[in-house]
Amino acid sequence: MPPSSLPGADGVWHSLRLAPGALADHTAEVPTALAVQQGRITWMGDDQALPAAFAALPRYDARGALTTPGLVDCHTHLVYGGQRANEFAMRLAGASYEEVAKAGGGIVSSVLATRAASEDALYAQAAPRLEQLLNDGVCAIEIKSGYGLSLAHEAKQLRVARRLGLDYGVTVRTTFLGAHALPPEYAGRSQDYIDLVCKEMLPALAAEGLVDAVDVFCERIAFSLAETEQVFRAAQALGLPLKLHAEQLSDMDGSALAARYGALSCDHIEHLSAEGITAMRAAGTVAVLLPGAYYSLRDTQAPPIAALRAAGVPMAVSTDHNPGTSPALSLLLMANMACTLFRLTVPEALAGITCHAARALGLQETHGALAVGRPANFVLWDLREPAELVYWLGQQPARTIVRQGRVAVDTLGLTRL
Ligand code: DI6
Ligand code: FE
Repeated sequence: MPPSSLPGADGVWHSLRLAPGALADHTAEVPTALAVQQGRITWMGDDQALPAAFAALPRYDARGALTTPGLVDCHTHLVYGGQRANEFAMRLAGASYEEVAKAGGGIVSSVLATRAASEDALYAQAAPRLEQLLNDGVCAIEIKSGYGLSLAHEAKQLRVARRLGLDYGVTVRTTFLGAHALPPEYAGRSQDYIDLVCKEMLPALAAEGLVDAVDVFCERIAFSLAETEQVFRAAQALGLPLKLHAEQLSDMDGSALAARYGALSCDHIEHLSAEGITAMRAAGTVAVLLPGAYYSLRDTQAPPIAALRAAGVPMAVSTDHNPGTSPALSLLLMANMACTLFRLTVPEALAGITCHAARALGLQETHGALAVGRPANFVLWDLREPAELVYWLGQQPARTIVRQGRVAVDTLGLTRL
């Protein structure tokens, strides 16, 4: 439903049971009520201590529902044409991701399907996927380009991402990933393509307001460290924040480079070195863990969680939703897999899909935690304890979702007091 036709969440929300870590500022007293006015949180406090100024607002009874900030999915490739179930079958028969790519599958096959699709067709394919993610309580999501690989087709993908954000009333951060793969027409001319990305595509897309951040796939089957740095320089010249697909299949030293450029995040990082961790810590770069890709590729090298934890590098968890390596449509399932496959603790996984994910998008002042002055994004869950958020496999336990100040879902049957 378009956000303008959803009921507003303005009012006082009573009898909330905030999950640990839900607050941006830790207070001695955990609030049990909050006020929403004009889509923003304007007060948080005790149920019994509502200031007179809010007395005239409508009141809702959450009946003790476990409450968290809206979830943040900080790494997705949500907009693309087609799907690649055939590659799943090829990999099951023994082919590696790299072999599939070399055989004409992989990212390039999604590029051909994306180029062939109209903007409306891409929108129609992406919208149900977005709806799935939103039903888990997602209130902010990153959507990358990278399946167009020409100015017109990258613009088409990014415009679809923007439209989805407006139509669904969800915060969408767009990331330009023009340096995702070499398009077929540039075979053997990698440098020419990187020049096109830096000198034509990026400036034009940024001028259209379609780019919130810039990402590169730095990998032996994609772009080199030197090519990555060229894209970083071009992005920096335009004042755009950086992210990196780093050390997924091999250690390319991409993370240290990204950290030197002050990147928001390094993502995947299965093969991250100790030097990379040190550089990320010094730069405040977030480590984005993508267990869906690790799982789908049947990878065996997990990211260096213990060392990241010891260094105090913030760890986010995301779906990496994409048709090749992570056709995942549940952020809660990814949080579960981050615990089971990567050994995150429950509090780490919850921080990974809220406050640290917000930081990976540069949204830490507005999303991923509750505070007065922020847009109202929160979720009431039909769960007794916070650990259940990561315990169930495939449940959708969100009962009431307040997204951008509107009640996007309410199956709790909120009673108005
Ligand atoms: N790393 C990934 O996991 C995805 N992109 C990337 O750079 C995979 C994209 C695909 O296979 O379509
Ligand atoms: Fe990715």
